[in-house]
Amino acid sequence: MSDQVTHFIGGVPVAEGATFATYDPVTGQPVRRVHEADRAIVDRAVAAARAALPGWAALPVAERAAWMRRLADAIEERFEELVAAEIADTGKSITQTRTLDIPRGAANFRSFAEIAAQRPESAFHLRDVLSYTVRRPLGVVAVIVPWNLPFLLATWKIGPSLVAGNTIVVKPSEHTPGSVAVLAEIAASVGLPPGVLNVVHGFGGGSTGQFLVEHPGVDAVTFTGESRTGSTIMKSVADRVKPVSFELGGKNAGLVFADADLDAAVEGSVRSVFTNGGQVCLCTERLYVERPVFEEFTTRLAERAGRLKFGRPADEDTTMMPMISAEHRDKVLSYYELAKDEGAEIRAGGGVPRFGDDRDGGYYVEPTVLTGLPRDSRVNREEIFGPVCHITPFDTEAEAVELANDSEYGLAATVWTSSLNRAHRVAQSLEAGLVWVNTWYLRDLRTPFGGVKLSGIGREGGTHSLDFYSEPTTITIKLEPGHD
Ligand code: NAD
Ligand code: 6OD
Repeated sequence: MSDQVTHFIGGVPVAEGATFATYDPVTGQPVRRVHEADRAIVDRAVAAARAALPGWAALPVAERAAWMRRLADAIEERFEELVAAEIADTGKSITQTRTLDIPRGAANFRSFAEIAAQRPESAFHLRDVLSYTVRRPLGVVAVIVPWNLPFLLATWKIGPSLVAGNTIVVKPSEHTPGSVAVLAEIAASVGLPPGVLNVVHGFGGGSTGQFLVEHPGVDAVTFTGESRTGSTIMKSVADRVKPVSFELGGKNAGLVFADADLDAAVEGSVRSVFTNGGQVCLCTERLYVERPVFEEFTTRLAERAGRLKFGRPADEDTTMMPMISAEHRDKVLSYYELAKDEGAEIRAGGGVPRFGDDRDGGYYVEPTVLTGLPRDSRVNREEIFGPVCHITPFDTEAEAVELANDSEYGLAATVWTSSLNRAHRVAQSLEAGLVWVNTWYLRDLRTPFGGVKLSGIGREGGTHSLDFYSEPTTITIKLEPGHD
């Protein structure tokens, strides 16, 4: 792993621009230096993407799909290098990185290759009129992604945007540039035409991210990150009416009914609250539990939270990772303090673990379970994005649905029940883009993924991604039977 991260423009590394440091979340020590793209470097990346556009867009989709499969193969060949890069930036456990983050990168390319190559076109034929649709790429797309699942989320957008015929400029998070930098090397090594995939590094507002989305040579923006950032980006592209696809924040509810398999509900909630240190947009931060099982569920979840293991990333049984940065750790801890001020009962955690070794310089917080807060408390309303949930009892199904929907966000929800009828009834009443029943974060990449309310605009996944990353042109032909 190189200790310097460079941009990748027109098929070659570009080591220009001031540099900034990234830090190991496990120890707080600097890891490497990253070049920051100023306006001139962003200009060059957009120009490279634009120059590559005609050739790439003109390829038959089967050829672009073949490139996606080559990228997937190369990801698998350099698997351990990608795992190491992801861990260095995030402090994730090796187990999660090997089973989720990096394999999903390869799966994203393969899956969109298949979906695009097999996509049928529709045509309508009415006597002497034939109408059909052709799709053309949007052009140069800016891909802006966050730090929580850096490789998974970047490839989730890179795969479909490329296979649809766009050329792209990717800006990874300033905290996690490493794995996408390796992907750029992979693109060069498999011979992807120069300029099709460009990567620039830097910060967001007032830096690379803003320069990129505002650039007149960028035709569309696909963004994953905070709702507030989505709103800022929307304003900055409003004058040019650029298409946007936004996957934003969440304050996701989990509903546990008394008829649920409680073992499954507890274990499932351990996953849905604490996976990736609670730093997944889909993580549950609000749990609503039917009163007869409230105390048992809460006690068991709190006990399981206390047993999560703060190992090092290389330990295969590590189940609790650090927060991404000192700033984010402080934000999460400020909510722990706020919960106390708002009158919460702390059923687990609530503080900072002490190790007596170099991890004391890292960004760890304790997994935390809270009860006793009113629904309008800030802890119950604002996205914290850490390993923490608040549990509220409920008495009726209607009350549970009403509580779950009482949020500005609408990304995901989880329902735990043994009644299929209830599951279906409740799931379709929830104001969320994604509802899991008796499971969490089980993915079929063909399904629409995204949120309502402050949680996003549009859907990606399967043909929904291909719809966003291309524009239809409807062609209507007046046929004159008997003529050439
Ligand atoms: P963030 O919004 O701070 O940053 C995301 C990316 O946007 C980074 O690359 C950042 O540099 C860039 N950025 C920031 N300001 C910008 C600007 N003005 N113009 C252009 N780019 C800008 O988010 P984060 O802290 O990296 O990630 C955590 C957030 O992301 C949480 O809110 C989480 O819920 C959300 N998220 C949502 C999903 C989803 O699928 N809905 C997935 C992952 C994360
Ligand atoms: O699994 C996915 O495709 C996806 N977009 C996950 C988003 C997770 C948010 O942190």
